[in-house]
Amino acid sequence: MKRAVTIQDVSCFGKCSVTVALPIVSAMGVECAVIPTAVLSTHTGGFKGYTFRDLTEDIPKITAHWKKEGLTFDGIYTGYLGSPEQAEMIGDFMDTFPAGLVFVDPAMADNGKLYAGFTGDIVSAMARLCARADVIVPNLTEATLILGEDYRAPGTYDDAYIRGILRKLTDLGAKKAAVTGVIYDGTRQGVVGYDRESGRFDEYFAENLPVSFHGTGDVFSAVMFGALMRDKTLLDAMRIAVETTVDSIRRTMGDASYWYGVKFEESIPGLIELL
Ligand code: PXL
Repeated sequence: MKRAVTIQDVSCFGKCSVTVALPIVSAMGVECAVIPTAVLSTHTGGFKGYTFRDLTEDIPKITAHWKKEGLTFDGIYTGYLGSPEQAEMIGDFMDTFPAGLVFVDPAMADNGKLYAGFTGDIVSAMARLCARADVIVPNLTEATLILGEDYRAPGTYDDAYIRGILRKLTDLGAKKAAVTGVIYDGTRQGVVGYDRESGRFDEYFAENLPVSFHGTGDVFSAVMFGALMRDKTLLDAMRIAVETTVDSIRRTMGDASYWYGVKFEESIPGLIELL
């Protein structure tokens, strides 16, 4: 069994980041350790008055202890950061623990805007992390922020635009990139991937459901990371991640009590069948 570590926040309530990544990656048959970047009482998408404890100081200490223990990791999966300074420390972690798969989700923005609490300096921090990754999975908002370009709304761009974005993202250093939340015509939504070394583009689209749920990006990333750790190709990992994310959205639609996250737990048995 492979061993991974995920580096992202603990949102104690709200189904995102670590509370999504750990169950999904474990269910996919990959051991998953965690370094929390911050502890929040809830995620920042819709709750008011959440607590936020920044754990920046803990990252070098955890790195040093793990180094002494001689731990090793086959994969590193980074997500939401507690501060821009953490990018440097996580870079040191990557140097200390060389892993076969470095997977970076620059979780910082969606729908054309940074998440509540972030300022512009998170963008260059995430760009630095993306530059060292084997695989990055920005949504289109994050991709345009990293490239310093204007955000383009769904339906206002074409396939050539997305391919250009992917080439420019990998020019910054990542070996492979997959841009999520691509919507050309409103009926379908999906992911377009690019492998710089082979020059190959891949895409996987599904029905564009007329809803938006918090945490779906984290479900997508966790599944995509787990699938790559299980040696799936980029295209297969994209397909499994899109199908699982869409399934979890379908299971949540219509239940107004679930405004804060999706019922990804119900999708886990089907996910395992896709592996
Ligand atoms: O889903 C990404 C995410 C992770 N962590 C926290 C968030 C968000 C999105 O808003 O607020 C704390």
